[in-house]
Amino acid sequence: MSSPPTGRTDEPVELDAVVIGAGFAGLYQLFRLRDRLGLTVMALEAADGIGGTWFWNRYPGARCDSESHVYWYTFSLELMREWEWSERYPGQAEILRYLNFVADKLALKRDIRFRTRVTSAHYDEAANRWHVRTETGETFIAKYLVTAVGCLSTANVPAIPGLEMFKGDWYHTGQWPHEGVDIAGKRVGMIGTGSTGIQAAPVIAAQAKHLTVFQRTANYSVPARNVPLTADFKQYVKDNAGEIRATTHQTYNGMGFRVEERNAVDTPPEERERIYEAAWERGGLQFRASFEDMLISKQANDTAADFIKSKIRSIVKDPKTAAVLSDIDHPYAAKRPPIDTNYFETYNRPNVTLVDVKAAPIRQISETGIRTDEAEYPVDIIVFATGFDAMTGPLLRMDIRGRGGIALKDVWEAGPRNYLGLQVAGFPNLFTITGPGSPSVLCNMPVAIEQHVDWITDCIDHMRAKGRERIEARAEAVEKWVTEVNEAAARTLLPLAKHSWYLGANIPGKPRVFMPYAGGLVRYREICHDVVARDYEGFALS
Ligand code: N01
Repeated sequence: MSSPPTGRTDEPVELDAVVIGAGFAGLYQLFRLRDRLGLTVMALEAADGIGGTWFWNRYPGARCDSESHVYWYTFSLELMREWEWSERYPGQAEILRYLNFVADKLALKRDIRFRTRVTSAHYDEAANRWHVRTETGETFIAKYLVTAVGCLSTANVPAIPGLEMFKGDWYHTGQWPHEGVDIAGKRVGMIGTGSTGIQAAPVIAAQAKHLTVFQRTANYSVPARNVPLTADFKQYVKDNAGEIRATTHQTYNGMGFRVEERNAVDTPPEERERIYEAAWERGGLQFRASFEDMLISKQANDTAADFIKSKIRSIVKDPKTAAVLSDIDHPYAAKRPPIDTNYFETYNRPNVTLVDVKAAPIRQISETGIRTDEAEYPVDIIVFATGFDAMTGPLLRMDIRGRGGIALKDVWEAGPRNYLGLQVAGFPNLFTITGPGSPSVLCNMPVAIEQHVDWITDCIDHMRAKGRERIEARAEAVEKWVTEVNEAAARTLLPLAKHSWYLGANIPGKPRVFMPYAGGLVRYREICHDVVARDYEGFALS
């Protein structure tokens, strides 16, 4: 195996494979293609460091909602035993240290081109090669193209009139300055109460002179109950690395806990209350695993929703604020459920105000503040915790063209259409790690990523062994899979959250299509396995 050149050049660089992105997915894909298959590979990364999500999202309070002992690579028990997490939920800086530890250990950085944003990728049908061009004017030519661009990496800054006039500073949480933002003594206005806003609000409130939170859709949240890990627990993780990995492969969404095999609707009310109370005390995303009918029966879900709403009302002292926070319009966990550290308690601070922008929408940003239909709120800093153009956004911001010059944005005009979330018909040898149509964002991401990377690696290995040059999803397999993705979502309460980014509803003009595959990672893993067992059913290999 010869290593590709890493210095900049005007000459096109020829490789076996290009990987776009160097976050969790890109790093592992680079490793597998280079070190297992012996391909010449380069990962192209827009940032000047590895980490993807964890490179960019440095907002106050940024922390993972998955527990640390399941939020990492599991392909190597040796790596699992060597790294030690310090807290129940890893913070942004610690995750970045972890990824650097892995990248250094596996000597990955020498094959990553940093500060290299991909602008286009065009398929040359005659040569069976992808031509990948970058903002810096370089061209990379490769037989295989793998996107590892993340699902939540295209920041959504809403087009609120007047932002350009604002005399203060503004930031999107997903593009937070590396040097941090000096919030002390400042009046901060934060728009958005998704997982990010809910993590950031308590930390910002503790530093700012005043925090005004602009809430459009009220949200559930359950305490995270973050704690430093004990020496005993750290030892437990080392001793049980194999079992931990096995569990994440057997659970619905790649977490370390199983959904309880009992129904909320069949459980007597006092018993149910006791179960919810215990789950609230334990904290974390595990709350949604309290009953197995929680995401499929509205009646069951109402019991969880009512429990959390009553908790909100008991925590928040001002009844008006409590009413706005608990006026939630969707089933629990139909949007990605946040977990928090003192989020609702934050509204009891004298320096925090909640503004209901559902009742009085934001109209304008002025030179000095945020104006709603009812009032103007003076602020020095605006924090946009307004989320992302999820799943399709990171792919469609590149000009990707397949066979005959057909553009991905045209193929996906009415929503993403692909097979298994992995391949698009008309785009041979292009693989999309955790693409729309795969379980991805409904899961503990590293587990979903490893499953995809392993599948792609095995697939390329198979092609080489059989002397095949091209793999492409068949149109009829795409049709069937799109139906399967829709039906899997329809079997759950997930589509009932009308403002969810799972549906693309947060981006004006984006097609309303439920994007991730909601059938669960276990089922999905089986499907991918069966497809291979049936000689890559649904794919054309030539
Ligand atoms: O983004 P969101 P996020 N005017 O889209 C509001 C992952 N994550 O960054 O609901 C006013 O969920 C919007 O209101 P509405 C996780 O998967 C993981 O918080 O559209 N408000 C909503 O309140 C998560 O789900 C972790 O009515 C506007 C908020 O902004 C995903 O990232 C931590 C508005 C956006 O919420 C995205 O979360 C954090 C407007 N014009 C995030 N536009 C960890 O595990 C939008 N909003 C660490």
